Amino acid sequence: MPDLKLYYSPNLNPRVAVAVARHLDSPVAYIAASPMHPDHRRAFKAINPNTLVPVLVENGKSLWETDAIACRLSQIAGSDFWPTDERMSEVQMWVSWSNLHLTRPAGTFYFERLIRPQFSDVPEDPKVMKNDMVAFRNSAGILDGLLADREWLVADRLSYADFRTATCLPFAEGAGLPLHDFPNVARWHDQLLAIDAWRDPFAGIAETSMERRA
Ligand SMILES: N[C@@H](CCC(=O)N[C@@H](CS)C(=O)NCC(=O)O)C(=O)O
Repeated sequence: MPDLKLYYSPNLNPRVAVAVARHLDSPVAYIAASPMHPDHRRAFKAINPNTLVPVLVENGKSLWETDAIACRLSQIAGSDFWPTDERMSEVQMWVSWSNLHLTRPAGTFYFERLIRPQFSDVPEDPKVMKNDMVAFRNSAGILDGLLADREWLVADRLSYADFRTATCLPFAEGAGLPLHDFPNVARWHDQLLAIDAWRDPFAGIAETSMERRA
């Protein structure tokens, strides 16, 4: 059995990694971390030179990037959550597309409305917000159209494509993302929320976590 540690925070990307680990019942130790904290930044660089979470440390070797971690956890679980058959390229398509075209513009709203106010009172730049809302609406519209006749994104079975593409949705309300304009996306979001590991990935892991220390 490998020695597996998953460093995480409650934020956008690590939330996905923890949801995957919970969904697959991965044998990881969950370690809450604050990599950007000035007191921890230097120490965390040894784990991830980008000083970001999530990081999966397996037998002392670091793997960073949410998608790489999801791929490895699926492999360890012997699961087809990240399939390796003919569905694999389609899953990869959604991973690439959503990261660039959906989560990136949505991430502006997540950051400006939910994260930045925690440490700064610099106001949003209306031009950036406007452009990224156009980009988000465009991508959400494409997703909505494709979800009209399918339950899940790939081969009509839940896969990592669904988790990854939905990265921003649990934060949509707080970030002011107009999900109600995209009824098929809203329906698919509700389906995902019926999955415990997705709805509340952090439930019950606080007591097994080490202190948020790095
Ligand atoms: N490309 C990376 C991005 C990782 C990233 O941006 N992590 C942010 C959270 S979304 C982070 O570590 N922020 C500091 C923190 O959460 O404490 C991935 O997909 O994993």
